Amino acid sequence: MEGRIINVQRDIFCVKNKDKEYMARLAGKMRGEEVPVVGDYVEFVVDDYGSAGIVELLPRKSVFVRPDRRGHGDGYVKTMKEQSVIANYDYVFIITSLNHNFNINRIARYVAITTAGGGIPVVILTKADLVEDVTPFVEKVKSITRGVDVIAVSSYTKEGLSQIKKYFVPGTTIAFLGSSGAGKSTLVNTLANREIMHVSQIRESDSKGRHTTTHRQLIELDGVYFIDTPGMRELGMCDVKEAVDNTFEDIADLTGCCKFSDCRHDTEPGCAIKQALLTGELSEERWHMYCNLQNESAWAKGLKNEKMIEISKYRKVLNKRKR
Ligand SMILES: Nc1nc2c(ncn2[C@@H]2O[C@H](COP(=O)(O)OP(=O)(O)OP(=O)(O)O)[C@@H](O)[C@H]2O)c(=O)[nH]1
Ligand SMILES: [Mg+2]
Repeated sequence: MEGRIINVQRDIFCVKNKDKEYMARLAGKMRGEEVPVVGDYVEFVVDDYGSAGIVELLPRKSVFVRPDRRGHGDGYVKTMKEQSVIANYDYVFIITSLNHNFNINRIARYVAITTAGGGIPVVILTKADLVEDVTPFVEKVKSITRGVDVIAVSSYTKEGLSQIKKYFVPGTTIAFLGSSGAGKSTLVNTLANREIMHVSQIRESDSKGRHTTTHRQLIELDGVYFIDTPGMRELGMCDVKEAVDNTFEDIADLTGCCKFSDCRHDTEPGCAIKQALLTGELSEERWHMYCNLQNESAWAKGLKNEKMIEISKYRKVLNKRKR
């Protein structure tokens, strides 16, 4: 039977097939294979006693991946594994609230990782009721992540909700990612018009959340699939060079216009980047953000081990399907 993973609690996978849910474990043949995550489609079998076992992970159309540094102090990391967070999403709603949580670097990072994973990022600025005018925030995000849709909403006043409804086409999967306390679960509840997910107050002093949601959960509302996730503390990057180049396409194009192909954009003559910075065509802020993300990505590449190759197998399947 084919089913979709709707939540995972330790080694128990809740798999949904039509309207029925099964609590399944991984079959022995899955040992050493990529572990399914919420949103994955799997092949599973149910024995005569009603026990369900997952026997195959089906090809993913998208996967959001972050570095897995569990068990390592940062200074001691010699190898870096990748951890799949969610799979088969069409869109990632990057949820950032309009209080202390607003951080343009973090948004750019989520955009790059979402794109690298094969989905479309949409930036959702929540708690619009907390600011007098959302326009400067929306414009700021747009100026950095060109081409990405940015929408300000409030679950309290319902402002902006009509603008996100265009994404709610039946069959679509939308994942909510962002820091704890950003209002992900509140938005799920507001869209559902009832309390599906538990919500709790943030700390007033610094707007930090209390990590209320503790597991990823796939929820179906009128044929649209939403994945609510626990707030991420810090989002590291894997090797996502190509996605950073896509996110900052104009900068990547500019680097190709320098006189020397190995230009370090430092003292070389004929440097297109320096020229663009001088004319103001390229802002210092975007250039630094691009450099930081590329450096971090290159650093991650230097640390990767075979596990990453394993996962790239799924990416290849994805690329083939796209063509
Ligand atoms: N002012 C305002 N507060 C909001 C809004 N949406 C959510 N909140 C509040 O923000 C707090 C955190 O909301 P949650 O929905 O639990 O946040 P979360 O992103 O799910 O947090 P985690 O589950 O910890 O990742 C709660 O006190 C909500 O009432 C909003 O639109 N405006
Ligand atoms: Mg939550």
